[in-house]
Amino acid sequence: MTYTNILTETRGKVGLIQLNRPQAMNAFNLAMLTEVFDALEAFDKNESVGAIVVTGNEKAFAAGADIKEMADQSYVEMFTSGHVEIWDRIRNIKKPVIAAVSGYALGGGCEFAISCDMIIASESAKFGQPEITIGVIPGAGGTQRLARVLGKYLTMEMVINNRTLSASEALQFGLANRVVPVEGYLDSAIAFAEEIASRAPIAVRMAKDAVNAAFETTLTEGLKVEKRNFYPLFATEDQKEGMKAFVEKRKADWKGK
Ligand code: DAK
Repeated sequence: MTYTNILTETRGKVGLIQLNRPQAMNAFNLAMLTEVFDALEAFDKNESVGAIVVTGNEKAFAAGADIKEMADQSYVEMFTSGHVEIWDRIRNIKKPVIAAVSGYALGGGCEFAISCDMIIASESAKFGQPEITIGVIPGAGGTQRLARVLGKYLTMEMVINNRTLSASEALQFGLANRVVPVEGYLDSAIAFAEEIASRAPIAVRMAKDAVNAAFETTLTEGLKVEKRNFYPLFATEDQKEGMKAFVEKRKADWKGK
């Protein structure tokens, strides 16, 4: 598929999506948003891909939704634009998605990053929800996802008073898996993703699904999801191979079956 607002490639078992509107700090217009989700879904279906990395450039992961595109939209136009439905498609991606964030991750950019499964931040990463400064509030999950990670008070400050988080604060507060130097940040994220992509594919999917259930359900229901995902793994060839390889003191050869 040909894209005009993003670049895509595969590196080994990693599918890479690079937001490519540098002239607009990678702000998500509807066209880029649509392309990103189409590319995510294509990599999700591609059997040779085990993990997906989404990145921007060193200066900006993404500075939010495109304010110039939104500025004159009416309520009805926003409501019927399909924006909400598109953003929500991230929840259907089964493979791990890693955000490689350098520079600004603001508004919808921050919301996109925190919708991913893991975040590798460069030292220049800056997370924030500045929507309040333009008279609105987060619309792609920021109020909910940030609160689940950061708790009430810091989320309130970010959403109501435009508090931003540096990379080291993001790491400290659990909003990033690791912070790496700006130079080579993408290579670090791809290496991180490659490690994940080298693991037993079905178990990885089951694990992602089970962890995500923790944010949706009670402990009792969540534990049921974990069991529901645990037992079927004993019907996979990879479980037999993984345990046999352990006993035989060798590296497992995963088949994804
Ligand atoms: N939209 C459009 N253009 C943007 C942009 C944005 N979000 N951010 C930056 N740009 C453009 C600038 O206008 C400028 O373009 P020209 O004027 O040169 O044509 C170019 O990118 C470079 O930006 P600056 O000159 O401002 O660069 P600086 O280094 O001085 O500042 C900055 C960088 C990132 C701090 C600054 O550009 C900035 O504050 N940007 C806006 C950040 C922001 O407010 N973000 C929140 C946007 S609202 C929805 C779901 C989600 C959303 C909406 C709907 N639904 C489910 C319906 C999300 C909303 C948002 O994200």
